[in-house]
Amino acid sequence: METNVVGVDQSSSGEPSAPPRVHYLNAAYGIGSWLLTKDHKRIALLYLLSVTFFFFIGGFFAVLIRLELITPPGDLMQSETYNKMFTMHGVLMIFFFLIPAIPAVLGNFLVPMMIGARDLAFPRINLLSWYIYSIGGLLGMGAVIFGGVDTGWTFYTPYSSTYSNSNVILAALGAFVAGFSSILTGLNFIVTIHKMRAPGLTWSRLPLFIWAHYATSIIQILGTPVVAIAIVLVALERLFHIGIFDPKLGGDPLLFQHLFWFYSHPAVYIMILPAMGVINELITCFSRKRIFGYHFIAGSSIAIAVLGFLVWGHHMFTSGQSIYGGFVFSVLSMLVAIPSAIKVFNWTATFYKGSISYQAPMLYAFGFIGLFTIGGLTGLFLATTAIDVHLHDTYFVVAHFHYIMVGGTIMGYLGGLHYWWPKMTGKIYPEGWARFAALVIFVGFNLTFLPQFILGYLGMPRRYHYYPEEFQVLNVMSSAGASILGVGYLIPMVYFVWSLRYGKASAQNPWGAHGLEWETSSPPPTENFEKQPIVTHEPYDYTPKPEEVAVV
Ligand code: HEM
Ligand SMILES: [Cu+2]
Repeated sequence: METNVVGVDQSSSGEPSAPPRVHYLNAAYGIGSWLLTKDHKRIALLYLLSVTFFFFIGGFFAVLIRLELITPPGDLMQSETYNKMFTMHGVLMIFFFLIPAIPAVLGNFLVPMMIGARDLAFPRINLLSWYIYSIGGLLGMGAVIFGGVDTGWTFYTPYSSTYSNSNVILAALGAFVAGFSSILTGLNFIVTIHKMRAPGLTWSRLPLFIWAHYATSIIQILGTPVVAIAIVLVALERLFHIGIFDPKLGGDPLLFQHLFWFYSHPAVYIMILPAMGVINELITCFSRKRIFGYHFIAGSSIAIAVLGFLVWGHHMFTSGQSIYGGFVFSVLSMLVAIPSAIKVFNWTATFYKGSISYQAPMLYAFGFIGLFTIGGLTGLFLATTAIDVHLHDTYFVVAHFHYIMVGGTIMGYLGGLHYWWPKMTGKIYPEGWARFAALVIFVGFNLTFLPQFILGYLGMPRRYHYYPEEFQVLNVMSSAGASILGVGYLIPMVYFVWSLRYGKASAQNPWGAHGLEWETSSPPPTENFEKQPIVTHEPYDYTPKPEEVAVV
């Protein structure tokens, strides 16, 4: 049941004809009204700016890495500089882009809207989270400016705690501080989802995007403190040599790996679960069909959150774990594949007899399914202990996690950004360009990372800037792909910004989608809804009355 379309008849030049409708973007002006805002929608946009910033700095380091690897000898930079490049790339991308991207931008904007609430439960804490995140980011950038860090994003001891002479403490502090932001956001989401749902919005009517964020929040709250402690211990060890990780002093370097991966494996699900949440919304909407197996998809998010905590040892098969330990972690790792596969099967089943339209967000969803599936399957190879002995710390691993995190998370993020852009900004982006960009990104991505599976299988280790000549062809392919991918990422930047000024004004519900966020104007008023929505339907009620959808 769509309510009336309010205030969409603005001229396409962006100048309102009638007296302008007040919405969250124009409700207050001035930089102060943004920096002190408690509106979750504005905070989402603040995050959008910050994560985009870190994405491009992180991307810049990736370009340098791929430039160096075009030729076999390390002729562009010294090995120490190279080590700093991949470390800063990893640190910025993981802690300051991939982890916050979907929850902090799309989640912040949509969690209250999708459940029919006026805001998150703790708006001030939400703003605080953004400040904490930004301070963490600045500390991380500080580490780069003062000379860089060369430990790898994993900060493995004893190198990080004893031997490295780089800015470990500053970078670690940055990640530590950013962790608080992640914990607070998770807390805010959990309380909001429990307490602030609209009347009639039962747990089994929740959008799957919300279920995904609920599961993610659990991981954020339970996992992040562990990595925070591990990182503080590295700093303390460096400063005071207390003997936690240094065997000379009675410590255990492997202890760090346990603490680190106890968080960092679940953290990979902090990145991918919200993306899966986005994909659910896109697939039902553009298949015009109720999602297949709603309860299984919701349950699999929770199952992933729980199982994700039991598999950290698969990062340590070659670190001197007992074979029984390795065996248990191997089996448990394979179990995580089950809830992930449930999702893929259900999405595929949703297409069946659906009325599919190939709009840009849907192209990203297709991309997600293909790339995530490849990433997940290669995870199973790596979880097989005997195979991992050969593949550990090779380019195969690099390809595996990029398929998941770049192919999965970034595809989901971009798909979601396109889908909700009209809602967030009230503007339509150029559809043709958006489809073109999705294609360029897909092609560039595969050209970058497919060769890396082969490189790793052939034995090229990760984190080296010298390599034998026979690996050059594959490396050149990968670098070429990275250039295409880079251009692919720039295109949406351009047309999104363009659309703010020149884009056509969007209707309230440009996709004819279901969900409470579409039952208010675009962009929404500060309080989200003119009056409290009441939910009377199951989610994704697409099939029965297709003619009801007027605006497409
Ligand atoms: C679903 C999302 C997933 C993400 C985001 C992800 C991400 C990652 C990352 C970042 C690494 C490399 C860490 C490093 O820098 O050393 C990695 C390694 C690994 N992944 Fe995944 N992964 C995912 C799924 C899986 C699955 C489902 C499995 C197994 C069933 C798996 C098995 C492994 C193994 C065994 C390694 C270690 C390989 C090695 O270093 O020898 N992953 N993954
Ligand atoms: Cu893992």
